[in-house]
Amino acid sequence: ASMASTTVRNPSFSVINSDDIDYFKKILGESGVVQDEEKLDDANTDWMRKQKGSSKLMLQPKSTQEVSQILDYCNSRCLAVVPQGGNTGLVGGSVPVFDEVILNVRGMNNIISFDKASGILVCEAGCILENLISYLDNEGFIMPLDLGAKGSCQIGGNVSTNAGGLRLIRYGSLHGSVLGLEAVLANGTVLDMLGTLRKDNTGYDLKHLFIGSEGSLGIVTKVSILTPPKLSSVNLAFLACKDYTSCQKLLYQAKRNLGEILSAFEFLDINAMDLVLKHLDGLRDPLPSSTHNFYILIETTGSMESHDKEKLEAFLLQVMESGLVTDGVLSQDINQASSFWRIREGIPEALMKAGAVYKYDLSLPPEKMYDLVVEMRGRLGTEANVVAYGHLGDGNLHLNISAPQYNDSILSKIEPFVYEWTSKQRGSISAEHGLGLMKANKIHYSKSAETVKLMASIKTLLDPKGILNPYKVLPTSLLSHS
Ligand code: FAD
Ligand code: 2HG
Ligand code: ZN
Repeated sequence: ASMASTTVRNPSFSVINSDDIDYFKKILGESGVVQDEEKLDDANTDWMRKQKGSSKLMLQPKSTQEVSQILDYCNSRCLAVVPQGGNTGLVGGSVPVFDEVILNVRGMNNIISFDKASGILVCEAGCILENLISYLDNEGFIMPLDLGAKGSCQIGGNVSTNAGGLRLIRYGSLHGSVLGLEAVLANGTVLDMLGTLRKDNTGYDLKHLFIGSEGSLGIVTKVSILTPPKLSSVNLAFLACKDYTSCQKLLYQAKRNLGEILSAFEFLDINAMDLVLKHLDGLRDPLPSSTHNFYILIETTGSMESHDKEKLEAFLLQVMESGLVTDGVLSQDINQASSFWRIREGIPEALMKAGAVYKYDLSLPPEKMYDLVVEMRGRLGTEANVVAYGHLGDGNLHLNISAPQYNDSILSKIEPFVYEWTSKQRGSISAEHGLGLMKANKIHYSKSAETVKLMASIKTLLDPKGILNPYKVLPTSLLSHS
């Protein structure tokens, strides 16, 4: 089932030798040069355990200057490099395919500045998302993004994947909240774009090239990000709907009636719920009196508890009376709220425990989204468990197909069908996880030939030897150095 099985190592890349190691030790010291087998084994293996590289070297620089020296050297030696953050990526983008050098900025984890008046945080790219969340919590602020991988993922990785997550419906994507960044190009050039301005229309806004480029254009070393204030009133409802149409109508109503306090709108179907309850310890069904086909999590965030409660309760009364919602519960305290979130955020982990998983991350018109799930169940019958959940409020379906083992019969029933179906709806084959290795050759399902060609020209301009994250994002056949 390896995604790399058809990829061939680019022969123009060098193989590391002892002179290279000596040079890296000279600039980084012993601690920055990792050759320990166990550590390399982890760094060579992706979160899904689907992809395994054979890198013999991981570098851990402590400054932008060191990143620049590393890349300058790798570029001149034609050594391929994989930028790696928390290694929580889900498309095989963060691990080597062959023997690429792994570059991890985990040692660059300082907060550079935080301005309480504006809420602008400037930090190094290796900061772990959860640490930033805790830091800001003390200051009375929150991060504009939140996701299940927060305990491991780095802000540099989040920016490089343009991670969406659970709050995008409220705070928008990182293309909006990232105000500036610093990046190092393949030849070691440091690009200082670390502005902290809300508005800056002085020509092309090149930072956007690095947001979501999955380490293929440069290493993100610093980030400046706009953070929202932490508001005092957060409420979470766990609701059940009898059918998908009701979920959609509920979203429509929530946007109208909860308006400015709506901060998350997530869905999971019964298959996802069953899987979580079966594989994760210590979780209980919040609505145990009967089974339901669909579950919705609605979070509200506002500044006045009494106002928010009144609004939310009136909304819930209305949607229960009209039959859109068949059952529901409001979390009573922070522990209950986190157990509700754990159900939703724990689905990827439960899927891993259940066995093999084929993962698709699609943007689709919400009214069509669940048709795909139903069709997929028809195609697979009892061969696999089709699990659907995701960021319904953003039109993002996480379609996961779970089976005891990987096998070609299952795969042939899923692909290319799932990509063709998505393309026909003018959807995206990657809403938020990126293309990585898994979908580099599938890009044409979502982007026109002319667009992909221009992307390849930009890649070649910024990284002429193609040393940065090779075999990922773009089809290798389009790159001039291949
Ligand atoms: P990695 O996985 O290490 O790398 C990801 C990509 O970014 C790779 O291509 C890598 O080369 C590149 N990269 C990493 N750091 C840098 C850098 N400093 N400079 C340049 N390139 C770099 N994603 C969502 O969008 N929304 C979710 O809700 C969500 N939930 C998740 C839940 C779980 C449990 C898991 C395991 C993953 C989830 N993801 C989600 C996937 C998501 O892509 C990652 O969690 C996160 O954004 C990646 O950060 P990371 O530091 O782990 O990067
Ligand atoms: C989520 O929203 C993540 O939980 C992971 O993006 C999605 O596992 C997945 O398919
Ligand atoms: Zn997601």
